[in-house]
Amino acid sequence: MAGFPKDFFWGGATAANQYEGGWNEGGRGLAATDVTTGATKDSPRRRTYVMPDGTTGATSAMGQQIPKGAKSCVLDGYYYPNHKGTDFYHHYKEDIALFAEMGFKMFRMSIAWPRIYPHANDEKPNQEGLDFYHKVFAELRKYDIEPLVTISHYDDPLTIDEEFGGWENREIIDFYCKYAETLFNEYKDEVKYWLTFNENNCETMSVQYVPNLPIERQQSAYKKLHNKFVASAKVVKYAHEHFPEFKVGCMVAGVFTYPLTCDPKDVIANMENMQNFFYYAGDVQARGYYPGFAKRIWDRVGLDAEYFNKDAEILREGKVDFFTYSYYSTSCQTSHKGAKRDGGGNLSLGYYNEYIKYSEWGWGMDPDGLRYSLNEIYDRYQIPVMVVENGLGALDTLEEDGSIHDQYRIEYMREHVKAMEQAIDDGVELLAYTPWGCIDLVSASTGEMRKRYGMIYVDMDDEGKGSMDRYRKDSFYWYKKCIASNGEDLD
Ligand code: BGP
Repeated sequence: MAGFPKDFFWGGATAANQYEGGWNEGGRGLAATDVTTGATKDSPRRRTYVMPDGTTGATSAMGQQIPKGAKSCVLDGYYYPNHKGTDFYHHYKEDIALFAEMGFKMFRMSIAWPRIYPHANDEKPNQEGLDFYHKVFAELRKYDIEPLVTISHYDDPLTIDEEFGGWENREIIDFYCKYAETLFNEYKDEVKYWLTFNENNCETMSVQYVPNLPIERQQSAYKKLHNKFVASAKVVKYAHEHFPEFKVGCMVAGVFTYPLTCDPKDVIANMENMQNFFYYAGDVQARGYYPGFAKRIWDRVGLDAEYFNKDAEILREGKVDFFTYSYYSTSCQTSHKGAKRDGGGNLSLGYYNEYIKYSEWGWGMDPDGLRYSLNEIYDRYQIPVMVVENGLGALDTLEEDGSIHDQYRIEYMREHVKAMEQAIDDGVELLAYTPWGCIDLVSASTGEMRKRYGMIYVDMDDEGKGSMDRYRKDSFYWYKKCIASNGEDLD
């Protein structure tokens, strides 16, 4: 095998909402994640709110909405894990030094939109927020680590939903463009690689997740996603016109599935699922136009093609330079009644696959699926690809002597690194691997700390208690060796 290219970007990935903390410092505004409580894998995260008459409450953040007239807010008596994350805000120097020790060439992070424009529509950006990221980029530069910056990763300013009616309102496109243009101009000498939105295909996942979702909410999901496509395309176009040295990518949640059986009806069920939840978003952003099957989706939810086609020109002009996705797991699709939908994974419900193993959180672990998905993506889009999230969420034990023996994580990563090497051998132009939560951080789906992905352990529990000290796990040393040998030494 030819192996990894010599300029391959080995690294790690994080997001401000789950890692940065400092939620009420430095002039930062509130994000939706700041009013979302912690949970467990069996109970949903909740959004807390207050009614005009002062009564308060909490509703499932998964698929439900707060009552009409209510305002989302932070309430006493609830725990909000994203407030503190694992405190990159105050530990960035120490953390970046640890990333450098592992040999990182790239660090994926996101900028917290409410730290730059606290209310989304502010006239001027928040200088303290801008300064914070200058300090972070300077620190990365010190160690020759290339930043890969996600412009929006699950932390829209809260005002977008609460005051401006959410992404269905086209005004939000302008707010987003202003925010992104501010970042481009401010950090033009510090950042070259950008991602417009994290996993924007999540917008329509509720159609799959929430049983009997009312048709208006299904329509709304597709409209919001469309406006995000338009916002992304505008920003890509702006970058190409003003900063030709920039590379701007999309980021799609890698919800890959297989037919449960070779029944042709299962193959069709799987085809539709992949189209609906993955290729729909990938095609628009990488090819610059909606695929043919989009019409089937719009017809099903009762939306007129004109709603989408009016923006055809801007979508065409805003094609991304490279394709990125998250890859954790795969699951299966079937048309057979009675099959159990118990083979889920990241952001996907699916049927159980007896040929793969499952994690403690029930996510299917499938390194071959990584090779398969890389081939599918590269063959379809013919632009460079990055795997910008991957990893195993698991329970870790901090031993008395400060060691953490996470052999299970090493095994997971080893097999996925091998799969990437095979994909490169298949001809895929793979630029980067930034495994998720390279340092422990708050889980997006459950808000837990115990679901850890890191190669660096952070001493903090599900209630936010702990010293916040950082410890090197066994996987830290393994990954360091892997990077130093450019993916050759995987023992
Ligand atoms: C992805 C998100 C990340 C991250 C990851 C792991 O979908 O982009 O933000 O959290 O999934 O998921 P979880 O934290 O729920 O285990």
